[in-house]
Amino acid sequence: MIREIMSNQRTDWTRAEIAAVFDLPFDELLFQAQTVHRAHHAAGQIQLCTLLSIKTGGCPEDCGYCSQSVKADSGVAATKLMDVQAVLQKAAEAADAGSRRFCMGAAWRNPKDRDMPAIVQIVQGVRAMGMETCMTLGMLTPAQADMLADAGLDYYNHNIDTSPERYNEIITTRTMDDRLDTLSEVRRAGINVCSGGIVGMGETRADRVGFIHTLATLPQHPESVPVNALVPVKGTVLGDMLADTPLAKIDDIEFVRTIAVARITMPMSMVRLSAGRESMSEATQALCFMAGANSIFTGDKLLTAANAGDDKDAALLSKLGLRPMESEEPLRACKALEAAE
Ligand code: SAM
Ligand code: DTB
Ligand code: SF4
Repeated sequence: MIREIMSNQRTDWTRAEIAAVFDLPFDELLFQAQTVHRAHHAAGQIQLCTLLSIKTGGCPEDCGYCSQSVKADSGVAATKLMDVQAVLQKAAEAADAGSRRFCMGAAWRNPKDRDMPAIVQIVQGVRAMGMETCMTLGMLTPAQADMLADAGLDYYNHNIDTSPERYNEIITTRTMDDRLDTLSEVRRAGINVCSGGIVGMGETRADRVGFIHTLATLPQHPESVPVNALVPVKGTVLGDMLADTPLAKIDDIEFVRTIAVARITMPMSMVRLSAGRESMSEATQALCFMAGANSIFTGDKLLTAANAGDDKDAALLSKLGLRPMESEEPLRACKALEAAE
């Protein structure tokens, strides 16, 4: 049902139209974003998600932002894939702590076929706990996408990260087209698509327009759009660049604008305020929620970087009167049906 509704979403946005949305006066932009948000999502509800690195570091890709690349001198130690039972233990703890979505990341260019049986057991085990599952494992073959779909994986995360023009300044070991190929395999296999990127990598407004344009003109919008603010990690190309030029840090209002434009152009998608909250003020996060973000990662760690932490988050949600979302699927379906009537 969700997929049928989402296929009705507008996918013919032009860059000029998206640029014009970015340019709206801030109060108008937030008003439009919140109006769109309320037509399709439950107001005041935020999905709480937990992130776990199931295989850390030693990645052969050269993504300029990432602490886990072998090219980075970040001090992140490389590990093997975690044992299935250890992952399921972490998932059970997350479920007990109220998390509704468990996202697992592996620092791979792509999974090897020998890794797949353990990955399948993990997906099945986490799903059996009643949590939504998301995995990000790098590029997939068609057969691997089918295995994940058969295991019951709910979402596959694979970010386009930035505009097509900027892509090869950030990553040289793969192309944007490689990324889009995996996304289309994920879609074909019937797994929900999670794809977004990073803001604050020294890109221009035009790059942010190109980034949103690429997502909003896919044959079907991603059901999930994570918007990360760069976490500048020492020893990575971008972390070091930003340390030398502090003024390059993304302006808070521009970050909120990006969230709002994602919400307006992809009305049905979950917009996830992902990495970077640790260094964001409460006021900026509140504006992101006003702009239509409805998901955060909780806990004190992302994959390798620090996160805001449960106590801070509980205090923020309480201060803002926001409630944890129980389940997003029925909510989105109901709202979309109401809107269609
Ligand atoms: N290796 C897999 C891949 O790249 O698809 C999965 C893991 S990777 C760490 C997942 C995403 O995290 C990246 O695509 C990027 O958007 C985001 N990310 C990584 N490092 C980040 C950082 N320092 N700041 C913000 N986002 C980051
Ligand atoms: C996404 O877009 N953000 C999450 C998730 N997908 C896997 C990852 C954020 C990673 C932040 C940096 C780190 O912890 O190393
Ligand atoms: Fe590897 Fe993913 Fe990090 Fe790129 S973002 S270096 S692919 S773990």
